[in-house]
Amino acid sequence: MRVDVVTLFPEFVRQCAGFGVVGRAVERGLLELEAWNPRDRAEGGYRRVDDTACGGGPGMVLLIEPLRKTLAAARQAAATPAPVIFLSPQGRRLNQDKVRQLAALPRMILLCGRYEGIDQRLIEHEVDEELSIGDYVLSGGELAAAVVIDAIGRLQEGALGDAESAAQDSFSDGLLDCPHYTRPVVHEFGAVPAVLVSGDHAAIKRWRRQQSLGRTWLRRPELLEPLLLNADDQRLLDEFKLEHKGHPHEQDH
Ligand code: 9WO
Repeated sequence: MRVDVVTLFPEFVRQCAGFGVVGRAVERGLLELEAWNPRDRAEGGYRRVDDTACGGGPGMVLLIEPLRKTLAAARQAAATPAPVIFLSPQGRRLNQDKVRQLAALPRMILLCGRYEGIDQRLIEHEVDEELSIGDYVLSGGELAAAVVIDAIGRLQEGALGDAESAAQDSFSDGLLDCPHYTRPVVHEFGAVPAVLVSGDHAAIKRWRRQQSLGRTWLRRPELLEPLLLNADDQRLLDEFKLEHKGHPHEQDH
């Protein structure tokens, strides 16, 4: 897929996509990233991209025209239509379902704000969707855009070494991940759960499923509510609950 990012800090976005799984997706041509700086389309010797807020108060607001011209240029850089997604705390909250939907698009344009924000008229006329990565304020949309790029980049077909590893992650079925262990099997901090070194693959699979269900129940019970557990899952969770009796919704570490 192709992602265009409109940002006053294009280097930041390029650097973010240069490492690890997403870096490899870019190298393999699975993810095409281009950053566009609205300053390149700003007027005058000062290349102004902002002005003071109408109504007064401290801080600056990004001007309509440099952003509008930059969005037009980004749109025209490829034939496929692209939704414009503005990263802001006022947006709908991103989750793994939304990540999967976005990852399946051929293209998208991510719009990053800075300062106090973007002129509302630009948002109303040019933005298709406002997306938040969580309830906190950043100094700009770039880190949020990097989060979106990372989450969708790793889902591009062929981005992950093992095709299975994306399917087995946290949230792939709406549950939290199970705990993971590696050598040494016995350590000052404790021993690896015996089942994981038993060689009994069916028992290991059951244990991991039970841990996923149990951890979701303990830590994020609201994630379980919309899920319809089958009889096997329900039995695993009931057994987990019995083992945790008297400690409802207590962190298990
Ligand atoms: C700045 C500010 C200053 C004083 C009082 C209130 C204020 N709000 C903001 C503000 O929201 N600035 C934004 C910075 C303008 C748009 C880009 N910025 C941003 C995006 N911060 N945080 C995000 C963001 C994006 C997606 N998900 C979470 C946070």
